[in-house]
Amino acid sequence: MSSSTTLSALIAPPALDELCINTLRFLAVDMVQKANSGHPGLPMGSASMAYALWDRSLKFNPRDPRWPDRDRFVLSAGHGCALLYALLHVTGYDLPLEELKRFRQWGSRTPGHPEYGKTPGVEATTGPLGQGLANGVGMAIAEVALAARFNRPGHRIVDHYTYVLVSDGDLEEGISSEAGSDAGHQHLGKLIVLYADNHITIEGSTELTFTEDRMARFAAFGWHVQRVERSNDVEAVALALENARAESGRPSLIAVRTHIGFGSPHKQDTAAAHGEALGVDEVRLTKEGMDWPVSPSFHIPEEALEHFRRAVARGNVEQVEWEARFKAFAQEHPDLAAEFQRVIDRHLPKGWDAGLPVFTSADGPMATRVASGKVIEILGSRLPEMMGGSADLGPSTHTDIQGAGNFEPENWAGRNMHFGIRENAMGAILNGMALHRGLIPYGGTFLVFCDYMRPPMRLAAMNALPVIYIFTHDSIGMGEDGPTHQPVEQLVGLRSIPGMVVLRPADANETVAAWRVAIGRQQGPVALVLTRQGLPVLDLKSYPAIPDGVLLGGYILADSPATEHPDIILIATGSEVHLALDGRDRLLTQGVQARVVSMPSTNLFALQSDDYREMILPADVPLLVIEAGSPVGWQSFVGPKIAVIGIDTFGSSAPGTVVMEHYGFTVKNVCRQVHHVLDQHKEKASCV
Ligand SMILES: Cc1ncc(C[n+]2csc(CCOP(=O)(O)OP(=O)(O)O)c2C)c(N)n1
Repeated sequence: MSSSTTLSALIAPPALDELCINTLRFLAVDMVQKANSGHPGLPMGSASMAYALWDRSLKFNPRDPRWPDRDRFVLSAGHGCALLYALLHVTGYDLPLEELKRFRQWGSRTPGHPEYGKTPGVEATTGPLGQGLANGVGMAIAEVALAARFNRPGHRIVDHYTYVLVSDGDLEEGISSEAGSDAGHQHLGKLIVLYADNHITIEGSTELTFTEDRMARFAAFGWHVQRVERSNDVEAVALALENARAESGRPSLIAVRTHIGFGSPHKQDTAAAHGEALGVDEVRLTKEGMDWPVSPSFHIPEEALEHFRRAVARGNVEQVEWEARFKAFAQEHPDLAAEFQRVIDRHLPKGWDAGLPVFTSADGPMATRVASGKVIEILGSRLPEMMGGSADLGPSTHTDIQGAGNFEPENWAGRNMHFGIRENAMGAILNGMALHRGLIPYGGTFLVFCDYMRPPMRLAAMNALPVIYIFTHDSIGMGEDGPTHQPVEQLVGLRSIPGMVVLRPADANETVAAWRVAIGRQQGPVALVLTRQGLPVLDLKSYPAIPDGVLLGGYILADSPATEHPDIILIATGSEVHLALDGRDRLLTQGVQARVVSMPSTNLFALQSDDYREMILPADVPLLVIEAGSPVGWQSFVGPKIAVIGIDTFGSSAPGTVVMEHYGFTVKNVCRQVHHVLDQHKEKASCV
């Protein structure tokens, strides 16, 4: 479709515009009122600018919400989701009016904040303010990266915009500066952000908290900024959007002076409109004031619906046109077209993991971060969809793909990303890239700093996004940087995120297997937790169980030497596996038969059958866990009476081996603890 002619034919006259906008407003008002819960204010104020976007320029097909070249729209101010649900319903997505009437109710497709995967047309789970904006940056990065990879002269098969609607809260959150700075630096001209500048947050006026010049701030980030003073001026918003699209070298911020609770006689421009139903009387007064039927609620005028529903035909035309373009592209570039389809479908190429390195003891000692870097080099060459980097710790996290080039404005085909020292935005950008599809995104930092990116990791897990984290410097064993840099409670924190798979490999060969898990897992994030310090390589000749064992989360690395029934089982993860092996040898000289179970992933082990877990950890054998991290969590995982050599304080500044020794990670202490456990066990047995 030639957008200008067709769009002008579709543009509603002002009265119809107003009818459509009020339809959105009152659907949102009625949804919140019926649920007696939610946020009517932002939808009422922002309906007009959202309408300007959805009616005048957004490229979408309600009948195929997954169409790869659609524009992306992210409602970063997720609390205003009644507006999004109203838009999705009226434009013809599979979201019946009944669902709007069940807003925020059990099992509905209209949850309290937008949830990706629950509602067709919702591109990202939003609610934690600021995350959606950074998701949008990730989506815009994915767009330019895929365009650089797949578009060819005469063939623009990747060519869409990313729009984000933000509120004050989104821009107050620090992540907006991290993401805004990155987007400006990367010249993401196809990222367009609409800002509902309504001067109100929960506690009242933004005069209380938020008085900097936001426009100047984003201009300083390198953004193109515009202001629209009257949000109800649809043409002015549409024009600003057009200007934003015309500006190809910079992302755009359009601040629109909206009025929270627009039209409500007693609540407009007050915090009272923000987060609770208007109330029956106020709804009536608002409707009367705007010439809207007071009942029935959920009223949708026919002309408005008819106008909105043109989106279906329009979207269909746009998609059919794209499909024709894609066909022509496929004829000229069949391999590339097949490759595009493959990455969008998240299929891995045949043989992607064949011939991954096998390390031998002659290669050691080797830090698992180094082994990971070697795996990334190989996987990166086989999987062109792998794209990622580090939060300014690349030389430490070993996250670069050799020869893949830097992702930068002059080279969007580059796959090594430099996120800068912006962990929170990095996490959310990775989510946006994964949500866009077509890429396997990964990002690295020190394990201790994963706390800075916990919110996006939680969302990645909630949305089952295939994002990979590379967390190095994984324990007090990292040494001299001291307690600020030595993670203690991070492992248990990560493991406790539902849907997150954490792997802490014990050596280079376990690291290879851990990467197999990470790439193979298409449903949810994986955190690889890696050492800074060198570790001996566990030779597959001596430890053949490693490759399959890691996939199961926990396995017998070395069984009790002379009996099938061990006296004790030493469970260890990562670098402490070597201590467990040494302990096993020493214990043998003391007449104790110890089994060593390597447990790189408690999350994966928990998924195995009861029979398997009982085989590895028979109920009648006492256990000792050895892990240089907080002992919290192991009790609930392997039993209440378990003994743990762990850390329940912070670390210390000294060489890693010295710190480890002081915290009891020595063969001597392992043996002492084992004897203690065995004595207790005997005592208990004699009492029975
Ligand atoms: C990270 C985060 N912190 C706090 C909240 C709780 N919260 C929801 S909306 C809101 C205020 C939002 O004000 P504004 O962004 O201006 O939205 P509006 O009042 O215009 O609806 C807050 C603090 C949140 N959703 N996310």
